[in-house]
Amino acid sequence: MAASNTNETFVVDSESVSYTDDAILASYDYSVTRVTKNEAGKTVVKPTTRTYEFKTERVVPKVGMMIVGLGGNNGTTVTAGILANREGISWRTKRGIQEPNYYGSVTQASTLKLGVDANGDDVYVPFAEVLPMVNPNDLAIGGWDINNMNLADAMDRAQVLEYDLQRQLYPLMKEMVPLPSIYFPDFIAANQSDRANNVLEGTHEELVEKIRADIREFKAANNLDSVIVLWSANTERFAEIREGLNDTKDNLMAAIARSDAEVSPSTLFAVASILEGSPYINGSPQNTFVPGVFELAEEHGVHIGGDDFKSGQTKMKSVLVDFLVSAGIKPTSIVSYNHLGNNDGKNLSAPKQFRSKEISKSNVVDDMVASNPILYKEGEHPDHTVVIKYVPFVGDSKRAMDEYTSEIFLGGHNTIALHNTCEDSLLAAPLIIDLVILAELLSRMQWRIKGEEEYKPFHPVASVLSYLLKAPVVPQNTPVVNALFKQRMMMENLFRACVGLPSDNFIHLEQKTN
Ligand code: NAI
Ligand code: DG6
Repeated sequence: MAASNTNETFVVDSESVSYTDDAILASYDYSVTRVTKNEAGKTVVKPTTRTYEFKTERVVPKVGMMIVGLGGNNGTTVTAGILANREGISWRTKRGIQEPNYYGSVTQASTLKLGVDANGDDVYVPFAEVLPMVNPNDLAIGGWDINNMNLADAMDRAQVLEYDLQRQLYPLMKEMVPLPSIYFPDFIAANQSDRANNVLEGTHEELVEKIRADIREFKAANNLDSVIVLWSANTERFAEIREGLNDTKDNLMAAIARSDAEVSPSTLFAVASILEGSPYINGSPQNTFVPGVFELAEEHGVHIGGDDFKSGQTKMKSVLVDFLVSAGIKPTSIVSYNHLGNNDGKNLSAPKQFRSKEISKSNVVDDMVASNPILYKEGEHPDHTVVIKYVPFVGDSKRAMDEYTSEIFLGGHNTIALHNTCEDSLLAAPLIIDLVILAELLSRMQWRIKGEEEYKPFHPVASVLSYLLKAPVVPQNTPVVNALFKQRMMMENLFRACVGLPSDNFIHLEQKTN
């Protein structure tokens, strides 16, 4: 029976699922194949099955999204996009009238196969309907920026959106002004200093307390059930990871108490957010999640997700290399050039900030390479180079050029060259929406093994968000998956399981056996 205050559009008729007023309860047989070596050194493969029970709260709460870096290109573009959709604003372009949409958002603009109909034809539903999810139009929006420009002028500064859309959004955004933020000049490029006119003063502890108060006030002012905090501010340099500094939660809190200069603004935001019980997402590449933050998130049971939005070039890479390696073709050299002229590009023109981005863009094929010992000997890896250049003229319209050279049959070489031109923020904004919606959903999902009394929340390190992120953070000692379709299936099949549906196995046995 469907509760009246959810947005469900279908009901699953199965013994493995039941509905209460508040929750969807589903039972799921999870099969894994364990591989070991026996005493004779022979590989032994043993399929095992465990029954999980999932509980997903059905009532969609009122949710707020607080963005760090709200006045930046991503912050203003995602705000503008949500307002345009919410208000139904269409605008004139040289091609005609453009309607608002959520293209590029996996939750809002992609579908998921529900099953087959009586004719054997596939039936799809919008991804957003598989479980009760927040509608992005209903998100309350707020956040911080070290620059005090109102969001209407900041949208104009970003030069991302068409003039006629900006013109209509201007009155809706001009009263939106970012809250003052934490600015430690050492963490972002020196070329950003002229933006820093909206900054908080105080000890690290006072700064954390102020951010916590901001989250509470935003929640109260908008009558929200929960707030998700997301970093879309400038890329920071990496922080040192050091014993006694940030290697444990206690050491991190002590470092904050003594205002240690090696604690980054983003780590202070993450700490504040976790202490407020608000999930925290890192959309940039820096190592915000030092070991002490992981420990804090685990202690408080608050979800964290990151790192670095996976928008264009890397998304393509995590498809193409997966295809090549799984086709038995051996990529030997991957060279990725970018040039862009927005403020992100300006910040990344400084060596330490570039280095953060280089790291997150470089490790994205590791799992695919490791999956094929026929092609790659132990420790072997393709040459992989990442170049980013700041070219002001192109603005937000990033150019990404990639050359993939692979070894093919009998020592032949195959070179693929790609050229992609796209407004970077139009790719990132839908990812922000997905990350917020999925992080919120995750906080309403619980699990237990059949026979156990208590349901538990999912692990605080939200690896299920990997699809949207270049360098996914995962729970300690668990593998990172970069291949895009594996990431999507992980997310899709988990959600299917939570509503009592089997994983999509693509066997299509009914077509082969009739
Ligand atoms: P942007 O430079 O336009 O915006 C960043 C904003 O953060 C600026 O308004 C700046 O004033 C503000 N800021 C800097 N330090 C701050 C702090 N400590 N607290 C609050 N605000 C602060 O950059 P954009 O294009 O919006 O990108 C944001 C981040 O997202 C960058 O780190 C970028 O590398 C990352 N990213 C962007 C992708 C894209 O496709 N656009 C994809 C992947 C990651
Ligand atoms: C320069 O590469 C700017 C970066 O912020 C990227 O645009 C961003 O990290 C997106 O990268 P990708 O590889 O996902 O397109």
